Order: sequence, then structure tokens, then C-alpha cells
Amino acid sequence: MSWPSELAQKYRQNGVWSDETFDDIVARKASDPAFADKVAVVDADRSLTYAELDDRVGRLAAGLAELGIAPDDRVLLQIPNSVAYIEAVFAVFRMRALPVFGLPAHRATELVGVARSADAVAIISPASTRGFDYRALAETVREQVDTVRHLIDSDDLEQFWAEPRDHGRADPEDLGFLQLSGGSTGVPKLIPRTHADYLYSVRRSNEVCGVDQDTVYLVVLPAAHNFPMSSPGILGALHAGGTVVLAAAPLPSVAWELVQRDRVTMVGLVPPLARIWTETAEGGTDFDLSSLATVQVGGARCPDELARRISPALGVTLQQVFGMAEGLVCYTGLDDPEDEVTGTQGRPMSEWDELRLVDEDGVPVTDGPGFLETQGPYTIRTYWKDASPSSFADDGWYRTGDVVELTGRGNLIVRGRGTDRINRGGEKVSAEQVEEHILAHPAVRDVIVVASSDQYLGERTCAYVIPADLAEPPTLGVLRAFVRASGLAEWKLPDAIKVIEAFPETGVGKVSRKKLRELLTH
Ligand code: OOB
Repeated sequence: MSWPSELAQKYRQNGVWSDETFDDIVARKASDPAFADKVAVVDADRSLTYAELDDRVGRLAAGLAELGIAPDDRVLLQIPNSVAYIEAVFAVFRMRALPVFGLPAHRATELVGVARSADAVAIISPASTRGFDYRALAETVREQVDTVRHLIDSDDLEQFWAEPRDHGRADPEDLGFLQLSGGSTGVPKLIPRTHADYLYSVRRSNEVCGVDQDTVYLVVLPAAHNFPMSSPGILGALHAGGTVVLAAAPLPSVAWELVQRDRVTMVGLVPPLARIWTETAEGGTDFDLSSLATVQVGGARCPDELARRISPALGVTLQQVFGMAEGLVCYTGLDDPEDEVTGTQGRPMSEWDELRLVDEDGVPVTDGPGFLETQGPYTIRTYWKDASPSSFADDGWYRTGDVVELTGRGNLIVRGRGTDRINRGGEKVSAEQVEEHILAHPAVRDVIVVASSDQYLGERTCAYVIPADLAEPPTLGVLRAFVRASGLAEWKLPDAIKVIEAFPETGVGKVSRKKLRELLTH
């Protein structure tokens, strides 16, 4: 299901949805003499101007088409932050296939699941090993998913080049790519985004965040995440004719080298990284960070105490970002009063965003906190292949699952979540998925995974385990090794275990996750 026709009509008539496509972002700048020779993307090793990027994108797009990849086919990307990532994404856009945004941290469980639900025909990932054999993982996916025909080496894209040609123009209201959800279920749900809906969010983000051609945006989070991709992120900076700098690692020792070298003006961080950056700067640094004007923090709740320290420590304007790959993104304003910037998660970026708060039964509540539901010109109304229909209300609004409060000025304060999704410093963990993997261990009779609070990560995971034999419970090390070997991303391995004889129950005899969470604080 897509937007009801009256809403779509309204978005079109008001110029919210335009005729722009993802391919236009690079193509238009490359054909504009004011931008063609400007640096578009740079990593530790190389840089490309808009004209160079456009040329390489054209060659790779033609090569992908020659392999037999067709418009609307899905191409799964798993590429570390690098110039090659940008080349690959835009090449897939140009030949009108749909990128599917895998993360470098994904392992067989996630990648097979994603490739299968997307019916991916190709995987683009590095063939060389850097601490991890991505090619072996891609081979595993190809063995298990029939549709996958091509493995493309992101370290050597040139071998796939062909003479550039015209691939036709995408319909802006058609799908442009599939994003991955943080997800409260096992395999990530796929999020279908159109050119028109997503590019509206990019243009609007640029306005709210003051992005222009002088912006130098540093990507330290995995580039495929929605936050660094479009809030305003990579797409925002390129759309404005600015420069995107990609860091291979997010720590000050690596990232600040690039801030200094490329005169970075803006960066997006998750709270644990913001804390490391802040504490490192408070301790004093020789790096020249004076170009840095805006630090955005989002993906998980930024503690107020940390939020107050960021600006003074780094000499920047703080912007909080509360968003979701499904759509809605909220920002604090660059000129907002300090208590709003440090104490709220911002307000919806668009006048077309509609919000409501409801209780557990879906009944509207006037003064929060309540569960946030939303609809708008860049918020999806269904997952790919209609997965998880209960994530949408009967009238199509998206149920975020987040518990929020609204301030008098319309800002949101995020209070928590209703579901069993754990937010581990911005990376989302489905309790259910981790439980399933731990349960497969013979020494485990039953397991429940809950969030425990953590000073650095905000939340981390604790597995309550009922052992098969109480006299010989499994250790944390054993279970982590077991889950890792079963092919799950590293951030999902349990951080702690607690051995328990029986789970506490709710009044109606169900396991009480709430009581288990409470046990951790006593
Ligand atoms: C971003 O996107 P996702 O899809 O990885 O995760 C969305 C969820 C939200 O529903 C919320 O539970 C949590 O992440 N979240 C926050 C938050 N930002 C995201 N919770 C509290 N405070 C915040 N500032 O995480 C995402 C997408 C676009 C921009 C920024 C973040």
C-alpha cells in the first residue's frame, strides 16, 4: 500500500514531491560548470570531483547492466566507508536497479535473510580481507539464496566497467532503494523508499541543518545507516554541492585526522561516540578541530548531561536528531535555546509531518507520554512485501514504538520504547533474535534477553538463562562464541548473562520481561 491518493496529490501540488531522482544528485552537479571540478567525495586514500564521480558511475552502471542486472532488480551492498561505496550506490541508481543497504557488521544470518527477502540478484562487497572475509560471506549468501547470481568486488570496480550509455529515467514516485529497519523481529525488515519521498527529506534536512556548498560532511557511522545517509548526511551534502569525507573508523585518532586535513564542518554521531569525542576533547587535543561547526547526535537517546558538554568541549553547535529509517526525522534547530537543544530530541523537520500519541490500546492521549504514531510525505505506509502489517495503524500511520512526550513548543522528548527492541548505542538489537540463537545451545533450556542500562551505550543486553543443568550453567564467553559462530553481527552478542532457575511471570502467566529488567537495577 502506498500513500492514499488525496495525500499524494497534496504532496505533489505543494511541490513536496518533485520530479528529481537519486541519479540527478550527481549528474546535475557534474554537468554544472560551477561544481564539476569540485571535490565531491574523499576518503583516506583518494578523492573524486563531481565530474570524475559521474564518469565512474556511468561506466560502472553500464557494466552492471551488461552483466544482466536490470532496472528494479535488487543489488545488495556491503561496503565499508570509502569512496567505492559512493560509486557503487550511484551506479546502481543510474542503471535504475535498487540498492539494498547491508551493513559491514552484518553476518550470514542477517545477510542471507536480507538477500532472500529482497530477492537480490547481486552483492557488491570487498573481495580483499580486512579483518574479515567479506567475499566468503558473499559466497555463503550466494549458495543459500537462489536469486543471487553476481558477486562484485568493491575493491576493484573498474574491472566491471563498460562504455557509458543511457539507462533512461526513473519515475520519481517509484522505489529508489530498500533500507533496513532496526527491527524488533529477527531478520531486518526492508523499507521501500521512493525517489520523491526520500529526496524531499534530503532537501528539507539541508534547509533545517544549514547545509550548503561549503559543507564538508564527515561520515563516521556506517554509511548505509539512514542517519549518515540522509539526515542530511551524504545525500544532503552532495545535493548541496558540498563534500563528503568518509572515515574508516569513528574514533578521534582516525576521524580527527580527517577533520583537520579536509576542514570538516559537520558530523553525525551516536551518543557513545559523542561521549568519546567529548571526553577526548576535554582532555586536550593537538588536532585542529576549528572547522567543525555542527555535531549531530542521534540514533539513541543522548543523556542531557552529555548533551550539555558537547558544545563547550568541541566548540560546535549541537543538533539532536531523532529519526527512523521508516521516515520521520526530528531535529533541534541550530539557533534553538540551549535547554531545548540539550533537553529535547527536536521537532519534526516538515510542516507536513503529522504526529499523534496513543496509549497501549491505540487510544489517543492528549498529554503524553504516549506511543508515537506518524504519517507524512516521507514516512512509509508498508514494509517491503507487506512484512509486519501490525507496525501500521488501520489508517496507515506508522507506529514508531517509541514512547515520547511533547513540550509546549512541539519538541519531542524520547522516554523509551514499548517493544523488546534494545538500543545498544544506536545499533538496534531484537531480543527475540538473540534469544533464538542462544536457545540453540545445548546447555540452555530457556532464555530471555533484556536491556540493562549502561553508562556508555545507554543500553546493553543481558541474557537471563535457565540452564539445562543448573550445576553446570554456560558461561558468557561460551555463549558469545556460540552466537558469533552462528553468524550474527557482533553488536548482537550478549553483553552479560544471569543464570536463573525460573522466569518471573505476569499476572496472566506470561514471562515478565519488565520484572527481569527491574531485577537488574536492584
Ligand atoms: C535511526 O534510525 P533507525 O531506523 O536505526 O532506528 C530508529 C529508532 C527510533 O524509532 C528510536 O527508537 C531510536 O531509533 N532513536 C532514538 C533517537 N534516534 C533514533 N531514540 C532516542 N533519541 C534519539 N535521538 O536511528 C535514525 C535515522 C535517521 C536519523 C537519525 C537516527
